Amino acid sequence: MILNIKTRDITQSAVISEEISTALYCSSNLSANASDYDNAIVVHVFFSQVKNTDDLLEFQNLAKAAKVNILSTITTTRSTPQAKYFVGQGKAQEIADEVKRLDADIVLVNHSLTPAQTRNLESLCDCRVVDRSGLILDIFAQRARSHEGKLQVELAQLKHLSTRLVRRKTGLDQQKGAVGLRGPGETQLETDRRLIKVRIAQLQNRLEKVEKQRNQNRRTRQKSDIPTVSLVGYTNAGKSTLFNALTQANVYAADQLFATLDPTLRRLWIQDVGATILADTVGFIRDLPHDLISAFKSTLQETVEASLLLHVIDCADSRKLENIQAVNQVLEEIRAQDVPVLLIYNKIDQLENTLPHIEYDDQNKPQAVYLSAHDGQGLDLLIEAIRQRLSNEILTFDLKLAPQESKIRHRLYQLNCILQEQISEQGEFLLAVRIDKTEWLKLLKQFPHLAPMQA
Ligand SMILES: Nc1nc2c(ncn2[C@@H]2O[C@H](COP(=O)(O)OP(=O)(O)OP(=O)(O)O)[C@@H](O)[C@H]2O)c(=O)[nH]1
Ligand SMILES: [Mg+2]
Repeated sequence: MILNIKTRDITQSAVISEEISTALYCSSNLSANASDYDNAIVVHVFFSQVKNTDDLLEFQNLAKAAKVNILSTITTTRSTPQAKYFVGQGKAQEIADEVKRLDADIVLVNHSLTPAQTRNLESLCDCRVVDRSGLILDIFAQRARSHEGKLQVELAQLKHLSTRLVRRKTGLDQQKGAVGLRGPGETQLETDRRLIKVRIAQLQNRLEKVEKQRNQNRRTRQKSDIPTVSLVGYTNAGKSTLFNALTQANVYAADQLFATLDPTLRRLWIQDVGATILADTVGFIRDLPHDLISAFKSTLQETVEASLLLHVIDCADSRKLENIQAVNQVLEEIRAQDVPVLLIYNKIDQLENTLPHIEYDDQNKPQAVYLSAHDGQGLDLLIEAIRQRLSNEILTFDLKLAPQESKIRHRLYQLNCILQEQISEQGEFLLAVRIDKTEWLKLLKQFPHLAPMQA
């Protein structure tokens, strides 16, 4: 069945040219020469004898996404991290020698380092050391385009940095009583901490304002009873490609981790449901830095409050199951685990013998759709599955209200849910109602005695 799909751009993120300096790459000029890129040594520790290189490969792709030149990759196997350098003393020295030999600018470590481990490695290697969280934050900083995105990334970076501030080596700040160096009773370190605190408060304040606007827009949409369908999934799964295919939009999609940062919304018309909003947003990855998730809360709010999540999965990826798990973990963290989900197994063109199809559960409810966003196979099935899932969530029934219950009747009119109305001889309102299930549950909370009339 081919359904009528109408689209219209309904929001566009404001873009301002404010720049953020980042740990790795201090200019947001994306067309910089290769010679401007940092030259890096990548370090990865295997924690079991069975060496799974997928994690390392992903980290190398993250480094590429951050516009870093990888000079060499050093791996090692350990049962647990070592306290001082994360890797053992000998390995740390090997890294330092390699940095010197290849004249590297930076060491990238595919794990979470403690501030002390970062410091120790930095002084041994005499160059910057960035861990997995730092690298992800940096990619976000390079990609952020909207005002809100930039504020969110800066907030996350400052929070990450605030735990890593250390006393400068010069010692100037520690001199006691030296003329001209004595500050107003605080060391440089304290000044830095105070300034960061002030900036964090400033950013939180500004983000609250942007968030208010976003909430306002969402409330307007909720009032007008338009369901939101949000695309979620591991980075590079094909969300933006699918978004474009469904809405004929032109969102940036690329074989690149975190190609999308700012949420984009388009109107999508679905038969029996009417207008819906389709939302494309940032992709997830395992070990997404916590500061980043909390900074992106208002963006991700779109996801939490959706009527339906389309969880896009790259079914040709060997780590399909782990990726699904990582996405579910982030969904839990943003408290979206109870939003209904439809699984989208994308990229079936890369599998042999898989045709587009819908998988149903015991109650005949669509659970999963197999398709290819790239060549359009199965898109009509996806629309059909969304239709079934959303129209199942719309209830139609008759309701009788006593004359003194006009407040409820007024609310139902506000929600635009009354299909037909008659008034009985006793002055009761006999209403034919068509209402979104969640709205109905909300009303029941407010007016617990309400009940549809028995047929
Ligand atoms: N073969 C194949 N490739 C696809 C398909 N869908 C998307 N891709 C490719 O997968 C890559 C990632 O696609 P995107 O749409 O940018 O993925 P995304 O999930 O939006 O990624 P982020 O925004 O980075 O989280 C691109 O190179 C797409 O061309 C598909 O159905 N088949
Ligand atoms: Mg994308």
